[in-house]
Order: sequence, then C-alpha cells, then structure tokens
Amino acid sequence: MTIKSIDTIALDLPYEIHGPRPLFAGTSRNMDILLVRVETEAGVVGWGEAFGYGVWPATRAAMKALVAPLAIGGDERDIGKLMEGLNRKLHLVGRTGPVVYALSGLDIALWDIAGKVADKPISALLGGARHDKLPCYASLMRYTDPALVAKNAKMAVDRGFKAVKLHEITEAQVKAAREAIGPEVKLMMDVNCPWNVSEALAIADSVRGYDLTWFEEPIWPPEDFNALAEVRRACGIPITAGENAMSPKNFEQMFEAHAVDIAQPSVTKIGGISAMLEIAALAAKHGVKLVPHCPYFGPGLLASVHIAAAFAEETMIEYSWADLGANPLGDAIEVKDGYIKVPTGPGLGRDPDPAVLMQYGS
Ligand code: SMN
Ligand code: MG
Repeated sequence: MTIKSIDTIALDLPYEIHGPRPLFAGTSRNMDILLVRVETEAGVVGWGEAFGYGVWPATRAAMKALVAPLAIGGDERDIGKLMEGLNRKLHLVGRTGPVVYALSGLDIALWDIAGKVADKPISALLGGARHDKLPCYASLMRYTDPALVAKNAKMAVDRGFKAVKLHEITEAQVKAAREAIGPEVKLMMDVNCPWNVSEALAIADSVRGYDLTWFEEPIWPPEDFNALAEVRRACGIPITAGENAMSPKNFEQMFEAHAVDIAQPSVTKIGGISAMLEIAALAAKHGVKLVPHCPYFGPGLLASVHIAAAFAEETMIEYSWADLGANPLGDAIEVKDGYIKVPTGPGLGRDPDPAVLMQYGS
C-alpha cells in the first residue's frame, strides 16, 4: 500500500476558562489544534495531531514543505521504517520543533491507519488495554489571582476530578487551591522552566506544606538535567519534566542523570506513538513513571489514552481545564467522574467531527 496524501487542518476552538486567558509563548492563548489527515491509495484515512498552540503555522509549513513530500508514496505498513527514514533525512533541519511536531502528527495518523486496517484499537496493537478507563487530572491555565485559582480548582473537583494541576509560580495560589479542594485531592504545580537551582529550592520550601504530588519543570533551561537532578535530590517533592525533551535519546540522558521521578513526553511533540513506546521502555528500565503530557482535545489526547491504557500501572491523563464551545471528538474525550474511557473502536477509535472541522477549521 502507499500513502496518497497528507493534509493539515488547523482548528481554532472557542473555549471558556472562568477567568482571563493567559498568554502562551508570548502570544494569545487560543485552543489551536493542528490535525493531520493521511489517506492511503486504498482509501483508508488516518488522523493525527501535531503540537498546535501558537506554533501551528510553522508546523503546517514544515509538513507541507518537508515532511509530506518525503512521506507521500511511502509504505504506511512499516511505520518504524518509514519514520526512521524520515527522521534521518530530516535531522539536518532540526531534532525538535515544527519538523518533529509534523513527524509526530504523521506517526499518530499512521497508527490510526494501522488500527483501522487491522480492525483493532491502537491499544490492542500495543499489547492490549489493561484498563477500560483512566483517571484524569484537571490542568488549569495560569490565573495568577489566588481567588480565581481557588474557584476553578474547586469547580474541577465538583465536576469529579480527583487531581488538579496549577500553572502558578508562587505559594499564595498553591495555598488557595489546597484550601479550596481539601486534603484528599491530588495537587500538582507546573511552573514551566523559570529558575536556577537555588531559586527552585526556595519555592519548593515555600510550598512543601501543601502535599504536592509533583513539582513540574522548575529549571531553566529545560535541558539542564544535572540542575534538575540537584533540585530533585534536595527538594523532597517528586520532580516531573519531559514536554520539552527532544528525543527518546534525550529522555535516556534525563533518566541517567536521575533528574525526574515522572517523565512527561508529548505524543504530538516527541515523534508520535512510535517515540512514546521507546521512551516508555527506557522509563521502565530506569524505574521512572510515565504520565503523558497531553493538554489537547484532538487525536493526540486519544493516542495518549491508548498508550497509557497498555501500561500495567494505572496512569493519570492530563486534561485541560476549559469548557469547549465545540468538541471535535465528542464523547470520546469527555470526562465523567474524573475518568476518560479508553476507546474500543478501530485505530484511535474516533474520527474528528466533519461539522466541527467545517465550522472551525482552516
Ligand atoms: C503546557 C504546555 C504546553 C501547552 C499546554 C500546557 C503545560 C502543561 O506545561 O504541562 O500542561
Ligand atoms: Mg507542563
């Protein structure tokens, strides 16, 4: 069989977060999703997702100019060989960023096709689902105002989430959230790489009393695994990172440096499902847990659920705290009582809704 076409569809979904929207990478925080649509000569259509947010125009350009021309005409049945070939040919234009995000979206779509052709869910291709649903944590955007943090954390718990992650960087917001949700709900703090070791340890000290389940990406720059390991050794709160790592090899270096308790690769950034499997094997070898980074509402979320479903240990799924004005995947990505169902249909288990693509896609 042969890959006939590769197209991208950018979605800009309406959403509400019960507070002002923060910026993202210095630009407006839209709910951008870059869908990847792959069709084979035999007429099978697979869907993937490439990391969206503010970078999607560059990812779309990378797909059109570099990835698609190389992949069209290739044999989609040997995903490993195809992706290895593309990675080797394209390494000269960067081992991370838009080109690798485009490769990630393509890889997810190829797994969707493989599942559809085999008439099996992707989790079955990965050894079989060991869970029929997975617990989700509500991943709040940055509100800064402690009262808004408390209000949204409480709202998430009232809707059934049993774990909440904040994107706040000082104690006041963590305190407000913990007081609002009580002692039973898990609370995490994701600070997005601002500090050196002593600054990170000072903040860790200030939030130690709030029983954090993890402290995410405290160190700038994110690739300084030795500094992260130093924080981990001294701080007494589990450390997580990985959404900014570059490759499975880079995760191996992170694990060898003893930098993290939990690895957080993103299926839409790191090279798709194929790369996630490599990282999962490395994490298992090094005794590191894996909790996917997946704050998206597209095929990347479904792919993350299939991957996590195949793990023996129950793994939390990240779920963006946002009310969508339009949902491209319908009830396949709805959270009930804090859980998301593991899809049972072929491939990813759900194709994007054409009406949502028509209205919000470009
Ligand atoms: C995050 C990063 C990129 C997009 C959305 C959210 C954040 C997280 O670091 O881990 O949720
Ligand atoms: Mg994060």
